[in-house]
Amino acid sequence: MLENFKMNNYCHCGSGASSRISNFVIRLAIIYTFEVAVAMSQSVMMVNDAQGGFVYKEFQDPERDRLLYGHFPPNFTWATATAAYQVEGAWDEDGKGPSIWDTYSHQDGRIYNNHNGDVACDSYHKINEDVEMLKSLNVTHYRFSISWPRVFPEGVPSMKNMNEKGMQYYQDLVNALIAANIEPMVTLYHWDLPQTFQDTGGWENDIVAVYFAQYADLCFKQLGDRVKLWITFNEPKVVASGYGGARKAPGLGHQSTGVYRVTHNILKAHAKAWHVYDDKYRKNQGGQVGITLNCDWAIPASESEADRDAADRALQFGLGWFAHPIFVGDYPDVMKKQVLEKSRAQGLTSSRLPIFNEDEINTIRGTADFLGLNHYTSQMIAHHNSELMPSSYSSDQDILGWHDENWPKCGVSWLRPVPWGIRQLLKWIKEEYGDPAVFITESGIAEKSDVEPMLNDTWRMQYYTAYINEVLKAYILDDVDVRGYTAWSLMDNFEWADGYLSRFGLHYVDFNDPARPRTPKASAEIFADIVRNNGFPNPQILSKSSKYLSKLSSYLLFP
Ligand code: GBH
Repeated sequence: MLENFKMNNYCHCGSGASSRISNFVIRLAIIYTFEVAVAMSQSVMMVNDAQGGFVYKEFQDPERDRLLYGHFPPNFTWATATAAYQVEGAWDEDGKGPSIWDTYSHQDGRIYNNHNGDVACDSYHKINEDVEMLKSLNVTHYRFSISWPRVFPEGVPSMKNMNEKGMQYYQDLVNALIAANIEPMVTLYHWDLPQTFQDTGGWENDIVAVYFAQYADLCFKQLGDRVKLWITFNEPKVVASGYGGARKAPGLGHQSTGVYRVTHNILKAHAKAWHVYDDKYRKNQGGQVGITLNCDWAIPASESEADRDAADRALQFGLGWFAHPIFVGDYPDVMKKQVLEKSRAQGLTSSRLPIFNEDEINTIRGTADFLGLNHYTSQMIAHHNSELMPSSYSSDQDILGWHDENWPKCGVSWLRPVPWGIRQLLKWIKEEYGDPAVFITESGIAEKSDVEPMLNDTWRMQYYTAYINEVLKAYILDDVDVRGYTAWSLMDNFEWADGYLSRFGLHYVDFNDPARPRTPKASAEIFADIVRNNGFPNPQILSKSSKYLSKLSSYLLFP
């Protein structure tokens, strides 16, 4: 096995730049340290088999699913994430303006049991509690988002229009994090558009891209001396779905052309914000600006060419929609072709997918210092000739997606753990987009409960162990440039249309108690231990007192 590690690394060494070579040296050093440690441990058995058992009874392919022992690079980013509307509460306090999520969740029947984010986890008043939780998890970073209407209640950003009290919350949070030796990773837009902009079309109106760049500019100016990792948008695909048919704000049902107009403008907004940073702040602040995209891994339902093409289309429509313009230039060919052909057959004279001119293609290309990836699950994908009408982003793809019935279930129906999918997706990204730096910016699993706390969350211990281990394989065995892993979420929070019913937290939050107490679930300890170990030390060479060892063996299957 160790021989294989070396072979793997040698094979990839020819490819490139000096950063790759230093990466390579770090890896060799890790492997070397590992070998020495193993030799010293006198457990000869492990020298030839540096792998452990299986996490899921459903996944026991010996080549694919065995745990790999090893470590991430020394500067690996470990984080948990939240988003403003999901945790802050204080929805109209201290001069905050309404967002489209305030409007949407206050409409009757939109959200499970008419829940809303008015109070949420009350994080606006609980900086200390939140930082204490982060400390207990040993994380190096905290990913949170800024509420645009909290800092610019009218939407339009200028120093004159800035809501000082709102901005002070983020100043205080950033300072508290840094005092605790935790670095902020800040998302500028996690779905809560100022309502004032929605009144004139929201993201369907391209003026919002200009305002977004001004908003980003002022956030860089206010916080960029301390914030070194910026994410412009969280999941533009899901932002668009709120203009299409999904249960998301603003809830418009414009799934034929609206979703494409929205994302066209978001791509422009993202690029403008990146250029603002590049032109005005990069030299002095020295940070990085990326974008976060969500995508499931797509598994061809059969070996047929039609199904393999369909799985590729799922990835091109799912990730390539944004990643291709940013990392390669323009929309993916297959997307342009599909939407144009469908549009013509629907009697339109031009494609429902807007066209970028040369200038726009060049302005958008190259505008990500890293790719943020939100990944939760995988899907089986087959070719399917969709009905011509009604037209939608979904039917434009001519695919059918589903979960294999043998995959384990969890509290939400769209998510089934398929740990090896994250490794496959990371490999695909590396090949498709020229080996970009990737931060996993979200990954996690949910239980459903609004009655009793479910604190012994073995499903989450399994999920994080298996998924993080697959990321380790991508790093060690596939040489993917993966820089960090972020657990969604730090704590249970407002899970959009599911309200407080679906819980993704490492900490349980009691939403019936006005004090919103946070309690660690069992998985918090396991996650903290993986973080502290920076990966998965071989149990044979680990001190017997490790919590990690005793916990692992309590739920892993060792054949
Ligand atoms: C993330 O989206 C979000 O960034 C985060 O805010 C959220 O809390 C977290 O996931 C957990 O959901 O209900 O069948 O219509 C992940 C991508 C896209 C997955 C929308 C769920 C809805 C499927 N999400 N999708 S369905």
